Amino acid sequence: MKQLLTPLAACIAATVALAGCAGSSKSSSASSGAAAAAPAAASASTTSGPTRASATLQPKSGTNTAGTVTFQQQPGGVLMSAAITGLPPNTVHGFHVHEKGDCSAPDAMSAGGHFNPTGKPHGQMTMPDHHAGDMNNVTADASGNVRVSMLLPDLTVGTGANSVIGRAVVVHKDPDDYKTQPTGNAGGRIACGVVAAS
Ligand SMILES: [Cu+2]
Repeated sequence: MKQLLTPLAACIAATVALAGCAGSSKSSSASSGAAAAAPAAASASTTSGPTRASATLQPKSGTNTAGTVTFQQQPGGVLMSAAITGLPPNTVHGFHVHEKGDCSAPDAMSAGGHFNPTGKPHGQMTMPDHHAGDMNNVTADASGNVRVSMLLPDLTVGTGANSVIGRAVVVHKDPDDYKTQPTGNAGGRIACGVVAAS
């Protein structure tokens, strides 16, 4: 980061006049003058393209669990926000980005394993080793609803190898224990949604 500070500061100052910075000149043509594009450009070394994506969770495995999940590129990662309904009251559920954007199977097994582009062991987001698609468990309230946001440091929205676009979000029947390899022993898949740019 130290090395980045001086060029970045110069870049921000220069942006006023030049509407673009050396590191992002190829992608800046469509966003010249947009102040909102500046934070994304600062982390654009790993991604380009869309900065927002979403998934609609559909019930799987005979449940009524449904919801929406949004992903927004931010300087420190991707801000994920989820609203989920139809869970048993006061229950905890594993929640991951899976590698295949295919929710066609009735049990959602078509979505494949956890999204793991860097070949890491499974774990909790806060652990040194975890899959890029590992997210914290979600907890349903007394009405069976979840509203939660998390900053996911290893994902991007856009075209990079760690992009969530074209992957799937899966809600599991049971909690993730954050240690069983490679699944977290979170049980069946009760909702699934394919992530698309939005
Ligand atoms: Cu999962």
